[in-house]
Amino acid sequence: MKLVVQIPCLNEEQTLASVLQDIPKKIDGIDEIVVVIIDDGSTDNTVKIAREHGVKDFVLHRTNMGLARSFRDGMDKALELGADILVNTDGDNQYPSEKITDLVQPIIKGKAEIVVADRQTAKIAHFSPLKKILQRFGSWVVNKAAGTDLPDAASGFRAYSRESLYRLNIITRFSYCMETIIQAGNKRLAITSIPITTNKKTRESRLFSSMWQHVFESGTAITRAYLMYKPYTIFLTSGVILLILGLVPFLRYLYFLSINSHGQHLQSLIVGMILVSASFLSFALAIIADIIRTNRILTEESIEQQKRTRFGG
Ligand SMILES: Nc1nc2c(ncn2[C@@H]2O[C@H](COP(=O)(O)OP(=O)(O)O)[C@@H](O)[C@H]2O)c(=O)[nH]1
Ligand SMILES: [Mg+2]
Repeated sequence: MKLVVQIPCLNEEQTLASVLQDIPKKIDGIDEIVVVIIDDGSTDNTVKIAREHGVKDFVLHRTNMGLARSFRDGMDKALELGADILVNTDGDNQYPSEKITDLVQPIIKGKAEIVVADRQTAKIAHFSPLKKILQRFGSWVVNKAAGTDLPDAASGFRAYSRESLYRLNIITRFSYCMETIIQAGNKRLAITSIPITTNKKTRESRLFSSMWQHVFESGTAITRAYLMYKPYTIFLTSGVILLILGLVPFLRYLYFLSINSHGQHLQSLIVGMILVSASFLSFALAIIADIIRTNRILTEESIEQQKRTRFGG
């Protein structure tokens, strides 16, 4: 079995060496371990330091293309290198590289396609109480959308089986972490989680300048993923609610019309008609979204086949 460990990096010269040093050199059940650095337009010595530490495989972006795109290119690179397992970790030494040994076990044993490291955020000292609550809420929403039961959906320290790389498609620019879980859940890929303790914080997050930006970006990504996989849940629910809300004033109007036919209570008629029309619109959207969804499934199957032809397997 071949393991590829990928590290997406944007100016990580300070911390990359520690990350690389702690990556296990040997793991039972794994024949070969290859490290890939995805350099996303770093302007510091990230690539030089990686070379000095024996890294031979790189994905190089001339300019900054963002983490989701980098992750996608990393997936292709891993498939190209013939990886049976892909582990993603960060260049800021947030995650304990030595834990890769535990992270890949469920995949080696054939028990899971994806393993997510649970940072046990409740125990992280530098996370504020609000951040902890938001993290739990975010994970809860993702689990709802994915039909999974993962304690830490935002963790980037993960292992993916080759099979899951064929089946996952990264679409959004942000929060690919959430997106991959929702996709994997809906595609019924087995996902599991192992607890880890994160290393000491080395610097502030570069992906998110504030917690609220994180909440906003994650919220958008989750909503989009939800619309992609469960469009009828959203549109049918809003359709039914609007219909009930619209029928109340509408029936009220009809009632008054039946006891005194002088065309009064027109406001009820107008409000009722607007709400009922909105509900029909919502039902129509549910049908359209479902047709588009069917189409997307076919497209995804064809992409999967293309990947299998291109990379073998
Ligand atoms: N490819 C790529 N990686 C990035 C970018 N921004 C941050 N990273 C990397 O993504 C990982 C996580 O970034 P970090 O700033 O620690 O965000 P955190 O996950 O919120 O702590 C690190 O390895 C960074 O080097 C980017 O624009 N592109
Ligand atoms: Mg970090």
